[in-house]
Amino acid sequence: MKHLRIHDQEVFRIVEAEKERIENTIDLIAAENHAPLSILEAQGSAFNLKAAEGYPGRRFHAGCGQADDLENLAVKRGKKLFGADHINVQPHSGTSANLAVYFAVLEPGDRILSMRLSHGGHLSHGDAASITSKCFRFVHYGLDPDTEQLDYDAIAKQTADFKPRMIVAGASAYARLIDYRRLAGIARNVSAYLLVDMAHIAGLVAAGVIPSPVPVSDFVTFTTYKTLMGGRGGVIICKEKYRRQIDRAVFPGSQGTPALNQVAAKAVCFHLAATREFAAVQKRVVANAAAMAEEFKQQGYRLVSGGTDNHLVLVDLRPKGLTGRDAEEVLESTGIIVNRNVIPNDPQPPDRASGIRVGAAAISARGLETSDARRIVGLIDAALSNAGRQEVLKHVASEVAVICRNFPVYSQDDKMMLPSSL
Ligand code: DSN
Repeated sequence: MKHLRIHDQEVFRIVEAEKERIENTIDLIAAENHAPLSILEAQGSAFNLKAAEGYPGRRFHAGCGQADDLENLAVKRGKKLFGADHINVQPHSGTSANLAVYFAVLEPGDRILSMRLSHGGHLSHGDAASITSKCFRFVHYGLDPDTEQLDYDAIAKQTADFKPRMIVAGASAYARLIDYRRLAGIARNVSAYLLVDMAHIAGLVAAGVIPSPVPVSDFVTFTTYKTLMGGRGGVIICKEKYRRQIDRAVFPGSQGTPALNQVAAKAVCFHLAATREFAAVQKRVVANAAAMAEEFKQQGYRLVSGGTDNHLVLVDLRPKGLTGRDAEEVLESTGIIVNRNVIPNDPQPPDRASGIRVGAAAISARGLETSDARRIVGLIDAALSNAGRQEVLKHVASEVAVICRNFPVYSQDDKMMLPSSL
């Protein structure tokens, strides 16, 4: 940061403050993680500025020799990591990846069946507020009211009635495994495509900790910065027969030049995600989330779906008389970072919400084990049960500070090293 410090003190100070915040708070946002600094270096590298419209060997700009080497390497590594027929590493984000898939094989106005945002889905799966819903006709499936899990019979019935051209699976706040094979069968019955958006769980899939949607899906999209521990950016995997349509839908269909700095970070991310150390982190993510779920239940909290199979738990705060927003604010005052989240059939509006979503990815990257995860839930409970009592909140904050000191995000003696656990 030595040049930034000289050219722009104001931005430099804000960046430094953010680094301090990351080191000194416990990140439980299920969509976040800590990336190895090698990935951030790649993302801030010389590739930031290169114009390289097109694909390796077929660019619309000169000087793309290294760009081609880089993209070919990212593609090779990504295909191997996920056992993919074809992979496109150019999407700028998960939403742009999803948009490209829709436009690759559908016509505007076509029918798509996807999970409702308020039951755990994602904006780009056709929520009314998203541009995706202006382009295609979405109908949503939800969770079974009793189990709060996907009801595949109900999805099959909806599919038979609605006859979508595509089914979208995947979620941003669903704590259970998804039966991709079952969904593929349901889609096949009406000749619909199956798109699985595995953004949240891509790291768990890469490590083989939970089942992969790749073998049974037509398309799989994901981002690299959540459980996968990479930088920001999106990726599309598809069956070989859709290669041309997908590539054309990304460029020139919906993007111009790729962000090659992101492509560099994706290449490093795929490389690290193939290591034993990465797999160990991902196993810890699932173990830590399960430990947190158990501890929440022991402390009297209600969990949506009753538990977790992946990296997150969704906590219903109604029995505690708190909204998600209140909880988010109290916890942030102690250095614990979560996000408020609607629960299925939430009586509160989304900006208040009745729940919090708690993810175990970032604490696992820091090296925390299940006993630490349980301790964090104890601190959450102490803060939420004593929201107005400053002395208790101060005590929780001091405990949080101890945990952060004991588990530095980046190795203390050499800031260019990987996060402590990789
Ligand atoms: N998809 C959003 C989330 O799950 O919070 C962030 O990328």
